[in-house]
Amino acid sequence: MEKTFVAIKPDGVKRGLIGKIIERFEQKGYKIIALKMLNVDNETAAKHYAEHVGKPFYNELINFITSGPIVAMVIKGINAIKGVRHIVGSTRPDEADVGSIRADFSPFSTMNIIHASDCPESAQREINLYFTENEICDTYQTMFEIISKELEEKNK
Ligand code: FUP
Repeated sequence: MEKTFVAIKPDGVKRGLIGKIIERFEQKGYKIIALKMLNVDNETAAKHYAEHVGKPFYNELINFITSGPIVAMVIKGINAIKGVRHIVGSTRPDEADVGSIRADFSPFSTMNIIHASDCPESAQREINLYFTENEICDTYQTMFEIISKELEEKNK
């Protein structure tokens, strides 16, 4: 089981894609354990994108992520970091697999609808950047968890 950080970026929110995007993760069987809409301030944006400082697209990236509300979430599931990135699709929209969120919803590299953590260290760092401990709600059971526990029991 892994936890990963996902953010629907300002373009996804403004285009009314929140429901469609969340649906893809829920239908896969991932569990949403934290969720909120917020305005990203400059300090948080700089921390989030620290690895991109100095790159030609950095200023555009900061201006974009602070341009309107985002929907931040924590998603939990089996190999969720890689699995969520697969559903999100490649950074380059012309290379993203058809069926992925970026391929299906955006022709741009910058305004590419969604962010998802790329490794366990980034996931932990980004979860800590956007959520406090008591905003993480991992106590309820999803139908997928109930079914997979039943399967495990049967296969014992
Ligand atoms: P990803 O992990 O797919 O979000 O991609 P990166 O971490 O490499 O890039 C973060 C964001 O920078 C992307 F979502 C969009 C922006 N970016 C550009 O605008 N141009 C580029 O060439 C690369 C990234």
